[in-house]
Amino acid sequence: MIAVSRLFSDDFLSSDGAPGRLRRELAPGAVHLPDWLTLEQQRWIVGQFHNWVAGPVPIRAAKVRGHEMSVRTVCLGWHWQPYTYTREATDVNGNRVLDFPDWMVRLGRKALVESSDDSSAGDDYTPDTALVNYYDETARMGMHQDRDERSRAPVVSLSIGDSCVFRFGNTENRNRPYEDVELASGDLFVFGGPSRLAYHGITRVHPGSAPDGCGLGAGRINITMRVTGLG
Ligand code: MD3
Ligand code: FE
Repeated sequence: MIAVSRLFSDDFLSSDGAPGRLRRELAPGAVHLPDWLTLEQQRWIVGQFHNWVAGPVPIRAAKVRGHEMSVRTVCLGWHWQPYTYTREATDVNGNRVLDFPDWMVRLGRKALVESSDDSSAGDDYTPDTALVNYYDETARMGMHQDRDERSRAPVVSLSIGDSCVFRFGNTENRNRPYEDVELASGDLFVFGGPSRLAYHGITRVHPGSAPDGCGLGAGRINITMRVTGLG
């Protein structure tokens, strides 16, 4: 078993990705870094995911205006339910959610540094919640904004497993203009600045597209770290 400090140390960083999968700023503050996590890091995170889904608050489909989402979500640090964050999962079993792990704070800071090439970009960043989404091959996420957080600090997104089509929209409404981007296993996306309030969604998952060795047999995991701005 590798030590977590070494797993996420600089010498485990992967390269810039294959041609056609290049680092790109889609819009001010929206930076895509393909293949940011190594397969070993992905497998280790999937191992953590297996612990998270079992509880104290099991993974569940959140209900939005009476309808269950097709995506299932388990939270760390703070529990999200539309349209609020609480320490206890009052819509599930009333249990307190797991603590936000220190390694994920460090990984979030590293993501800000490496998406900006500013070595101090992560210094003031302390994410305190993560929404961990699981998509089976039929799951989707409709166009929405993330505005339940009081803070407008960046969101850090990590994808593992099957690739998907991510729709990145504008800040005005859920319609065009938007851009469709393929998100694959190991990809990092950071959404800060003016992109923090952009509409976005997942229009489809590509079954069977996960790379061998990522640790996930089927479906897709997405982790989004955020700063709630709550005490
Ligand atoms: C842009 N998750 O959990 S990650 C969500 O793949 C969510 O599970 C999607 O949208 C997923 O709310 C998309 C990319 C993402 C996440 C948060 C954002 C893009 C964002 C917040 C602001 C702007
Ligand atoms: Fe979102």
